[in-house]
Amino acid sequence: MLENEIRTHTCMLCDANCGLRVELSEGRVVGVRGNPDDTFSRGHICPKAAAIGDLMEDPDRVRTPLRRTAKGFVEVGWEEALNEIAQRVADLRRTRGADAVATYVGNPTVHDYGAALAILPLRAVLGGKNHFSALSVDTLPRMVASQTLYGVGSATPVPDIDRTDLLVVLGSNPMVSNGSGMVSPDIRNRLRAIQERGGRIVVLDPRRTQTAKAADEFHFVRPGTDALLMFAMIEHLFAQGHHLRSAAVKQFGGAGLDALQAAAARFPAESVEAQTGVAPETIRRLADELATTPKAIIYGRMGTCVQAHGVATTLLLDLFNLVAGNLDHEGGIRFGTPAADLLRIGALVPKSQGLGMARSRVDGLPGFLGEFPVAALLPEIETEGHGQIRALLLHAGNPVASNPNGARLAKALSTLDLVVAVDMYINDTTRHADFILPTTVGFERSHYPLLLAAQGVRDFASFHRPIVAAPAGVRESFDILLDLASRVAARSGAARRASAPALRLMRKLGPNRIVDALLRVGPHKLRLADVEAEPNTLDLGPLQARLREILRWKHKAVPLFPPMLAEQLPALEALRDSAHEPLVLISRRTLRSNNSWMHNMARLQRGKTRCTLEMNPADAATRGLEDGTTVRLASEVGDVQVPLAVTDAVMPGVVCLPHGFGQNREGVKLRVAAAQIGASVNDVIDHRRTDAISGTSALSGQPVTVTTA
Ligand SMILES: Nc1nc2c(c(=O)[nH]1)N[C@H]1C(S)=C(S)[C@@H](COP(=O)(O)OP(=O)(O)OC[C@H]3O[C@@H](n4cnc5c(=O)[nH]c(N)nc54)[C@H](O)[C@@H]3O)O[C@H]1N2
Ligand SMILES: Nc1nc2c(c(=O)[nH]1)N[C@H]1C(S)=C(S)[C@@H](COP(=O)(O)OP(=O)(O)OC[C@H]3O[C@@H](n4cnc5c(=O)[nH]c(N)nc54)[C@H](O)[C@@H]3O)O[C@H]1N2
Ligand code: SF4
Ligand SMILES: [Mo]
Repeated sequence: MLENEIRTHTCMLCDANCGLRVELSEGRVVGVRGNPDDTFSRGHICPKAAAIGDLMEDPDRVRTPLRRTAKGFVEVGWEEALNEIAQRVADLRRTRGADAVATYVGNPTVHDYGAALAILPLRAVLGGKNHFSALSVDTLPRMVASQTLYGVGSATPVPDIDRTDLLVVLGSNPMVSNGSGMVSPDIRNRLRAIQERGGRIVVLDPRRTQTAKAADEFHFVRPGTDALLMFAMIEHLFAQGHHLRSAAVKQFGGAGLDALQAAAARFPAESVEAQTGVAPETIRRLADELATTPKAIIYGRMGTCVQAHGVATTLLLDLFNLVAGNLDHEGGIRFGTPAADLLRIGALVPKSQGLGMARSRVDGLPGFLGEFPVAALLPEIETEGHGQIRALLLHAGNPVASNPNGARLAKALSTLDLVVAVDMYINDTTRHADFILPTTVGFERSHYPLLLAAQGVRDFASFHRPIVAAPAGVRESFDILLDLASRVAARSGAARRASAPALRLMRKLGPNRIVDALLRVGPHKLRLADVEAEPNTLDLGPLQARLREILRWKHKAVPLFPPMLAEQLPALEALRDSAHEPLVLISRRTLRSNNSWMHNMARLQRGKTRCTLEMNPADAATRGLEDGTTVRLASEVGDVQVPLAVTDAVMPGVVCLPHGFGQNREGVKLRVAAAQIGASVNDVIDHRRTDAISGTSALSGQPVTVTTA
């Protein structure tokens, strides 16, 4: 008998980039384990990685291009599909204008560097303003804050958790998400190491999460009130004179220190207690500890982004770290120096791509980096007039499940002239597609962490080529997107046709030569071959001081009280002085799911449903609701029925439902997922609730009611 072959690769499912050892037998995956020799992830994996083989072999996977007909989806050849799509796109651009053709790019694109590289030229050929991505249900406020403070949207600070002695986590659950805004594989041991060297972890969250349970200290904070909390913490820094001792203020601080102090003075700890639910003594003590512990961080992620004050909160988090002396500091928050330097590339973005330089037609939501927030997608489809969206091209996106007001979005999709999805499943969104174009997944494609390496808690690089052959009918996304761009260009006017040689060249080069070129000019002067030569993840060292360099590119100094923050003061004061909603909704992630699309893996979905609505016992008692019963969760925009889980893990006044469930709408072909009990939390979230500055969807804090079903 032949011995099974063991190959290394990197997991492409979430941000952690865990190194894998994949066992192959006759070209098929028979085992996936953590790679103990991987210098970064040290053998760690989560249950999802074991399912990558199942994912590639999923009987429900789309393996050949499909066309939707009155009788359902039927197979179609690539030539026929791409030509017809290109012709219909070109016709729509001609008759209805470029804005009629929209794109939506979903999260897995982040983990496919080829696709990420090809999206931009496709969008350039399409022209138009209606481009969307999952960024605006995720980390957009982080990028807007970085653009504002450091002049570079991709310069997102990373918590130096391997060297810190105090980590305060606000609105993130890395024990389940495996870390976000920081590539931190083996997070459990990285967090434990903080405690083992005598340091502490503090969590503030509306829910006592798995991370909270592993922490040394935990406090509830009411959803959407983090900006008040951060202002109060900053107020205390000033009151204690920490600003006078902060090296970061002297080194990096620009104008606005007095204005920041004056603004913070309006939010002393006592004044925000009623709204935030955090005791004034706690606020002051945490601020002191963060300022006096030499290596300390306050870090925020999803919970601080997808809420009504996402940008304000993110700005205040960084400003707190700056005034407390923890910015660009060992064991504080620092910037990555990735081998393909996404930060340097981000500094090349022209002013015209800045926040609000374009506005969406219907609601006037601000554009950023050539995209509008997804909150604009629904109105732009529904509202007639010049520039109305008539076609949507999706890459790796499931907006019906992941965007607010999903059920209504599904209806809107069914009114479009053309929907095309580069995807692997017939799910909530792609069931509306006229064409589904199947792409490589898992180990069928190569992996380079082009977008994520900038967020490593150490600088790192890894490159692996495909180790499993793709089914004959699927193609690489890089190729699909560029091929489509070429065909649209060929059918359009002279200006578009002129882009044909550049598109041809890019396709000919392929993604690897582009990455190789970026590596050669990057700060580590590597070649792709150097990265490939290290199968266990190339370690490029701990995070370095980099802010001085970044500030040379655009801003000379960090503005300490940006105008966009000043403009939010009246709204934040109104929030501080208002009574809070009786019941608001937040969401959560589960270890065995990945947003909306790993629910079809039987090995991950065994056992009872994880799609339960968590409610505090006090709230259940006042409503006469019992644990385990089915309840109706409703808002102004929709309602769902889900099982209730009564638990003191959520704070009073808050209910929590995981996102990504409810894949049982008509036409979905996901046999395992559709059989599960559950519903989509986004069917009750109003798309009009957005972050005041960036238009990011305020997924957290939706007012709801819960009654017996
Ligand atoms: N209420 C609520 N909503 C949320 C969130 C939340 O916490 N609460 N989280 C938000 C966040 S952080 C995100 S990132 C978004 C995600 O939002 P989206 O990116 O819109 O959705 P996903 O669930 O990631 O769906 C990914 C799609 O890509 C397909 N796919 C999977 N792998 C590949 C691949 O390799 N190539 C291609 N071409 N397709 C692939 C899947 O079949 C699926 O259709 O959801 C957001 N929505
Ligand atoms: N297992 C698993 N891992 C994943 C994913 C997955 O779906 N499943 N998705 C991946 C993706 S795309 C991303 S972006 C990352 C996200 O990774 P994280 O940023 O860690 O996101 P969450 O796990 O959603 O944690 C957000 C936390 O914010 C809290 N929260 C909600 N609203 C508020 C608020 O207003 N204020 C505060 N302070 N807290 C609030 C929630 O209770 C929750 O604990 O995870 C990635 N990893
Ligand atoms: S933590 Fe993320 S990268 Fe690591 S094995 Fe799990 S899904 Fe893959
Ligand atoms: Mo995300």
